Amino acid sequence: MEEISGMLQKGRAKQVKELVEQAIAEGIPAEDILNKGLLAGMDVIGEKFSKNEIYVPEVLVAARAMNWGSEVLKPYLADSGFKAKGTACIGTVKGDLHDIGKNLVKMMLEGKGFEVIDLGTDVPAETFISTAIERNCSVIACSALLTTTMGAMKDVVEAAKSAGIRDKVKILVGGAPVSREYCEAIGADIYTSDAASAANEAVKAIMSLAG
Ligand code: B1M
Repeated sequence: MEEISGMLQKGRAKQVKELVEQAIAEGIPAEDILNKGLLAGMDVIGEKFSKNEIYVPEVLVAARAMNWGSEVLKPYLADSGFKAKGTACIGTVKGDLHDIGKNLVKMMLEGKGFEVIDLGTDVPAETFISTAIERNCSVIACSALLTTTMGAMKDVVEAAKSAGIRDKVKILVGGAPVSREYCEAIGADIYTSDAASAANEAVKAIMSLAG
């Protein structure tokens, strides 16, 4: 796990991918590889970034290595017996380019059987809503990593109201600066602090929509 974390910090995507494959072959649980290897490495990157010990280019290559590693884990993390029926659209809100947490949530939702439409990053509220209408989504999932962009989640809630679909969709919010209190304050439905719980809560939520 230390090697995975170390290679991730150096941005060595190919080595990270190979080490994750090796760890899987050795029978190490995918959750442990994610938490103790990949996310542990990202934590160190986050700390160094906030102290100005490293800069955007180093963070970008580490993020790429994180994404390569988590792609390998996808079938193992996503392999839950339960299969929900429903469509979700997911994106990082307008002005925000962080996508690692969003990609993890997407992976977990797919694991629960959702068809997931990935809108990417920097997604305007109108795009969430038009996609939800056109593709009949029961879940809209919004991620935000910046205190300056989390306000865009309120725009999504308001746009859902204006479009008359508020009672047909469950709006999930998450990301480091977001909290349960904030979720309640903006009138979203569900806040979770991690990707796996987001998928579990989404399943419960669509069951309640189905009545
Ligand atoms: Co940025 N960045 N960044 N960054 N970056 C943070 C977020 C920051 C905390 C770093 C710091 O200063 N300490 C800080 C934000 C401060 C703030 O607003 N409070 C920051 C800043 C300031 C910036 C820039 C402004 C820097 C600059 O240019 N001067 C800039 C903004 C660009 C923009 O978005 N417009 C910027 C840029 C970048 C990179 C592009 C270099 C890169 C992103 C690359 C990418 O994503 N492809 C980057 C990164 C990687 C980070 C840190 C280091 C790591 C974030 C991450 O991916 N973590 C981050 C520091 C940190 O978080 N410690 C930082 C791993 C990921 C798995 O965690 O996304 O939190 P996270 O997801 C978690 C949970 O939050 C949750 O599930 C996951 C765990 O299971 N979750 C959800 C997430 N979304 C969810 C949705 C849900 C439910 C749960 O339901 C829908």
